[in-house]
Amino acid sequence: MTTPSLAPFHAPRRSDFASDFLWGSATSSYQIEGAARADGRVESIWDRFAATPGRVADGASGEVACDHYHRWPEDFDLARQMGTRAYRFSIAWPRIFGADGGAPNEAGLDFYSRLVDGMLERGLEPWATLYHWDLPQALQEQGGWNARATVDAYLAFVDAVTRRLGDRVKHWITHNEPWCTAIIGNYEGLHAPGLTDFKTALQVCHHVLLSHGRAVPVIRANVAEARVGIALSLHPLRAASASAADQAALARHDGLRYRWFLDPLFGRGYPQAIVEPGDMEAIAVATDFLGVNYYFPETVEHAPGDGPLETRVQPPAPGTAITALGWPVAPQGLTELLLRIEADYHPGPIYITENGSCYDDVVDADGAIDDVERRDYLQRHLAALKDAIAAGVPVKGYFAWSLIDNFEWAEGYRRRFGLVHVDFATQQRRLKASGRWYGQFLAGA
Ligand code: IFM
Repeated sequence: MTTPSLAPFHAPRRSDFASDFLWGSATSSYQIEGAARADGRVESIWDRFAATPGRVADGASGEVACDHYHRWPEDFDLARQMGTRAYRFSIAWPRIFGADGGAPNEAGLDFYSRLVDGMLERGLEPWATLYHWDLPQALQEQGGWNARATVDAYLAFVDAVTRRLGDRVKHWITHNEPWCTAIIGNYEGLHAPGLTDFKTALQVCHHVLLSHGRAVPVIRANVAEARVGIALSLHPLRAASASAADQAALARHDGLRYRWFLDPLFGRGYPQAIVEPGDMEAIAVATDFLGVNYYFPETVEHAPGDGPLETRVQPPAPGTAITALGWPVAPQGLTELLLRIEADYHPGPIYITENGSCYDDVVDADGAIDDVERRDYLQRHLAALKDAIAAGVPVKGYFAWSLIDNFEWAEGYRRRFGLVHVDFATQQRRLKASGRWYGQFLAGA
């Protein structure tokens, strides 16, 4: 096990959490659905990006993925078998609309309607994410999120989806990880649409946040008793040293990575804002919960000449426990992050909308996957979550990332996060030891 720097801990028990604490797992459309051309789905920016040589490891794409589009009953059976009671999924915009703003695609809406019925039949509460990165390519060609008109296109999409599903889906997440949409996709160029312009990335960020704020009243108008939030990817941040340069680098990094999102969402505007009148009020609309996606902390150093902020996130120190993606395993970072968010913003109910780990799984001769590292990661993070709750942070639920192995964006299929193993050649699903443990934990007192 690659956990050399981790302290001993007490494995958490379900009874350590409130009896109404929500336990779930999470996925996203492009990462699992496949069926890229079924029932009128149009091209997304991820189809285009994956088809561009050199963009995704091994030339992989989400064209088939886990074929969840056809195999969802089996996947939901596994989620149910584990004892989860909630399931977070996302809705592929390209299944509902292209760019023409005409009528929504009924076949796409029907698919999600069947999916929601399938969840409810198995006692899984649906938590729908409206944007998990698969923008229709035709909209990208009109400027994508850099164009203000995309906000209106998004609202039409949100309106169509919430009208159709709002009788059964009460929990809505407007956006997953706007940081990734804006910065990784438009400045770092590592995600679709693969642009590398900082100004564009900031404009994209503003339009994504604006679309969130303007979507909330649309959702509430269409869905009785709607509970609406946004899911942010957040890290606890530390300076690499006590030097003035590293402390200043930390403040800059913090400004972009944390406050650029949370400050406007909680009514404090951007550090320096040049936006249209009313935008900031729209973004700061009151929501019902904050979704926090936590994976690891970042240690920041001053890096002259490195990007617009001249900051760099240090690689983990030698001896640090890391996952197969090189991400530090730092459960206490979850406690630290939650305490900070609560102290800074008092956001109300918080849900951990993603948390999980990537390891190289081995299927043994009997078909078993003894992923002890992932199980250990899960246990440690639930223990850290328990600590945050004990310290007064109002966390009300946890969604493990991910229910099943899937298309891990630019890493293709070589990186696995699932509690359920997927053999991508045969599409066979197998519960891993981590998934089995999650089930035993949920079944326990
Ligand atoms: O797979 C992703 C997911 O789509 C968004 N959050 C992080 C996960 C792991 O990288």
